[in-house]
Amino acid sequence: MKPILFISDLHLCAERPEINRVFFRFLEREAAGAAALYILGDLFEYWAGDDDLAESPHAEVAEALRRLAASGVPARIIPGNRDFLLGPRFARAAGAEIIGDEAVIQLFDTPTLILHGDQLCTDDVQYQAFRARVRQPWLQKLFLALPMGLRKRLVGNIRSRSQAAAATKPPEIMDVNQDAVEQALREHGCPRMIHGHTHRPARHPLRVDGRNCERWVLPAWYEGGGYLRCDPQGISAIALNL
Ligand code: LP5
Ligand code: MN
Repeated sequence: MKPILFISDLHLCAERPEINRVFFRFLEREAAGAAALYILGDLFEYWAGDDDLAESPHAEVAEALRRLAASGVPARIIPGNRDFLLGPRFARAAGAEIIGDEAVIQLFDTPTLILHGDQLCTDDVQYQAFRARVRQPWLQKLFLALPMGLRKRLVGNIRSRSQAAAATKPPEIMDVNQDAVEQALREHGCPRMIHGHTHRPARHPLRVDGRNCERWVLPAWYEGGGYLRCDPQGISAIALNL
C-alpha cells in the first residue's frame, strides 16, 4: 500500500534556492511513490496574493506540484500563518486542493486531525489577536485590492514587527497550549493529530479522557528538513539531507 506523506514549514522563497531544490527533488523521489501529499502550512515564506504566482519560485513550485498531481499523486494544502492567502488561482495552477484550516482524515485505520498548529498556540495572546484580525474576509479583500508592491511593503512591515515581538516572547508561549491540544482532539474525536508551525519536531504521547493519543510535530525545512511517512504500520519521521 502506498504511503501518505506530510510536510510543512518549508518557507520557500527566492532567497533560499537550495531548499527549493530539495523540495523539487523530494517531489520527484519520495512523493512520486506516495498515495497523497499533505502540505500543512507555510509552504511559502509568505504569500501576498495569487497574482504573485509568476514570481520565482512560485511558478516553479506550482508547476512541480501540478506535475506530481498529473502523475497521480494529489497534493492537499492546509494554509499556514504565512500563506493563508493562497487561493483558487494557485490551487488550479498547482493542481492542488486547499482544504481549510483543519481537517480530519482517515489515515489507514486512524482518524487524524491535521492542522498548521498556530491556532493551538493560545498562550501567545498577541499573535492570536493578530491572527483574528488578518483572517477577517473584508480586510483580506481590501489587502488583495492593493497594488502588489504596496502589499509586499506591508508584509515586510508585519514581518519585522512579528520578529521583534517574537524576540521578546518566552519560548514556551510560542509552543502549543496543552489544553488547546486536548480540546481539539476531544472535539474532533481523534486519537491523533499532526501539525507544524512550532518548528519543534517530535512525537508527543498524551492521554485525553483516559484514551491514549499522540501528537506529531513536523520539522521546518530551513533547520533540517524532513517529512512524516504514514502507512498501515504507522508513522515514521524521516529526515532529508539539505
Ligand atoms: O511565522 P513565524 O513563526 O515567524 O511567527 C509567527 C507569528 N507571526 C506571524 C507573522 C508572519 O510571520 C508574517 C506575516 C505574513 C503575512 C502574509 C500576508 C499578510 C496579509 C494581511 C491580510 C490582511 O504570523 C508570531 C508568533 C509566532 O508565529 C509563534 O507562534 O509569535 O506572531 C507575532 O509575532 C505577532 C505579534 O505578536 C504581533 C504582530 C504585530 C503586527 C501588527 C500589524 C497589524 C497590521 C494588520 C493589518 C494588515
Ligand atoms: Mn507557521
